[in-house]
Amino acid sequence: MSIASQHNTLEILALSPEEYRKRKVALITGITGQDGSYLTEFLLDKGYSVHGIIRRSSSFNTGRLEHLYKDQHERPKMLLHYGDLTDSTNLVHVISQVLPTEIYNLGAQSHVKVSFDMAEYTGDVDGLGTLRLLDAIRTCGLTKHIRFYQASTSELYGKVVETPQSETTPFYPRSPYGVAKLYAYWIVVNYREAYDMYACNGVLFNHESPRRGRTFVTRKISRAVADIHLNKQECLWLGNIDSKRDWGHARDYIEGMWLMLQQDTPDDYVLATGETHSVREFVEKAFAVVNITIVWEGEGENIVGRDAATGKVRVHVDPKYFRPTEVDLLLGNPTKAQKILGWKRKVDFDSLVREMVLADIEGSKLNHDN
Ligand code: NDP
Ligand code: GDR
Repeated sequence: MSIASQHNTLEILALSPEEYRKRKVALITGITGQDGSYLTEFLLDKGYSVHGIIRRSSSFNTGRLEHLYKDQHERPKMLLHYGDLTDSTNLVHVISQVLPTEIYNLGAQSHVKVSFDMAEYTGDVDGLGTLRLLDAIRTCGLTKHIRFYQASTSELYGKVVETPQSETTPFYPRSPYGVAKLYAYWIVVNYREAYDMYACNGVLFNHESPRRGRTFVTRKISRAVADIHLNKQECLWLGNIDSKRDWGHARDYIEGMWLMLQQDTPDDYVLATGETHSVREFVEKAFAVVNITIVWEGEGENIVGRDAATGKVRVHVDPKYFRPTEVDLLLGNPTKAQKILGWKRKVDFDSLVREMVLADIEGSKLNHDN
């Protein structure tokens, strides 16, 4: 650190928490993910300087930020720092350099099925990683200065205890991912109470977009529909098509995250649409966008893949995609967020499916690899 920036740091640290916060500096873990990219755009538009922690990777992992990253020289409002939620020293170092006013902890091994294969790692990153970040704030002496958002999840509800699920519904996670996020949820509550930190859990139900990772079911479906429509793929293989999810658009949910950090007091909020749809319904709606009729596995028609005469496509079920324990039904109640934050989702289910399919058709024509 140069002497000039050391002076700058000392001046900033001498500010009262109220004056400090007026600087509007955000630090995002998981900035390269779906939500991180939308949140970065949102915060830049609001006049924030945005810093992100990225993992070193042997191939590029900044594809979703490319349009912002390109202007790095003219618009140095977004800066990326190497780091990892498993590395406490690095977290302390980045926080002490950036001196953020808000931290959004979106970084996670976020795939539920993968968490059964990598249970310990998922616990380390998603559970203990949250503790490391909170403790890094304490180590830097910034508990009264930084507001903290934790990406909690509807996976905490797991096995159905009641519907719709709200802030008061008991948790019963059904995967190593859900259990790791349960630890993270409670450590956020504990640090809020123990150290009087402004820390919030956003209990977000599934949210999707054309930037959704390819191995999540909605994007797997929308990409398959696009490629089948363009005659690049023959059929689609899925796991449990009967599970139901409360699916919204990621862009709507980003705004809710920010709103949680702008209140007088910290609290936990559910963000959801209040509607639920099965994977089967998502598939049917997605193929309907391109007028393809589908035949489900087990239905009597003599089709393998795409039928040349009728254009019908068979959708298969492969048990290899099943999870050892499944979350059958998610349906959220966003009333608290609507009343207190004034949050409301804007994009409905049909528009979400349509946007994803049309975006993947355009992407597939250009052979985009995302
Ligand atoms: P993604 O999987 O798209 O992004 C996850 C991000 O975390 C990526 O930037 C990834 O980096 C980063 N990451 C992974 N491991 C580490 C690590 N060890 N240290 C630092 N960063 C790491 O997730 P989403 O954007 O969809 O979700 C954002 C957060 O919200 C996640 O915590 C997720 O669990 C949670 N969530 C998501 C919901 C959804 O429906 N999307 C619903 C509820 C909660 P890299 O690019 O290098 O892999
Ligand atoms: P989820 O999302 O587990 O809800 O977690 P995902 O899209 O992976 O699964 C949704 C449902 O679809 C079923 N399914 C399949 N899933 C995948 N990935 N691939 C398939 O081929 C397939 N076939 C059927 C699943 O069994 C499941 O029931 C997401 C993640 O973003 C988490 O990080 C987040 O916390 C929760 O949403 C809320």
